[in-house]
Amino acid sequence: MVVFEKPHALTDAVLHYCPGCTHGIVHRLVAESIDELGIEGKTIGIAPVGCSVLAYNYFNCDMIEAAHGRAPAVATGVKRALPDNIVFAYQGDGDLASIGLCETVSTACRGENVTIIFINNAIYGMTGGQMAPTSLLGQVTQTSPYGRDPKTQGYPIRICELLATLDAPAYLERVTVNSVKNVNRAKKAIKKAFQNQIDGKGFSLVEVLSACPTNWGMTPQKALQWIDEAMIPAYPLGVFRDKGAE
Ligand SMILES: Cc1ncc(C[n+]2csc(CCOP(=O)(O)OP(=O)(O)O)c2C)c(N)n1
Ligand code: SF4
Repeated sequence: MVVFEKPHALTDAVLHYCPGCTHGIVHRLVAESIDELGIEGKTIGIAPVGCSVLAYNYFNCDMIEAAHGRAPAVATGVKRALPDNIVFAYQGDGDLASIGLCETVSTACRGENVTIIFINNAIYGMTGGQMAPTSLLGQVTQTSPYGRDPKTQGYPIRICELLATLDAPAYLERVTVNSVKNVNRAKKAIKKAFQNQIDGKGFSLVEVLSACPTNWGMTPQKALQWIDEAMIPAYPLGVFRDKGAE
């Protein structure tokens, strides 16, 4: 009897992520959602620049690689040209909240009917651990060696709260994947963000608080704890917009 298997929407490629990185968990949740909704044949994913740049090797659907931060703009074009397809962008915080912030806000305020999976690991992972707009106050990174100081480096950007000031977004939720319970909640949110698009509800974004043990300088286990101890207090979990429930 099969009790556990790989979702069909994931290819057989071996993920290149570091041990303890939670990108892999989120890939799986996206793939499970695609399987369960029966949309693999008509889903188009947009890969970002960042550690998940190779997402096009991992998902079994059509994939397009966007320039850094431009995934929501590419998703907009694809969805408008092919409205019967299901379009998602998968982006890190350097990609979505820094270089691509304009595309993120513009796509959200137009209420484009796309699904955005936003991986917030509070750091630039791929390039070696520079400060991200989402890095926490006091967080030591390669470019904030004495800890992020708001006087010179500003305050963390809370993307869900920021986008919740706009009228158009249909669904905004922040989740994490640092425990079985939280993985199950994240799965529900990600599947809902795809279902919303199928139902034509409009812009849906799920922010996932994610671990980068390598650049945080922590063991995988400590990194999961740090999400509870440091990230969730700064980035509260929850639903920030759900037009379906209003
Ligand atoms: C136009 C451009 N500017 C800068 C870079 C360098 N760069 C590559 S990935 C990255 C940040 C990645 O961080 P994030 O989006 O948080 O993803 P993570 O690697 O943490 O998953 C940067 C700045 C680039 N590739 N292209
Ligand atoms: S550097 Fe960080 S985000 Fe990138 S694969 Fe490694 S743990 Fe994951």
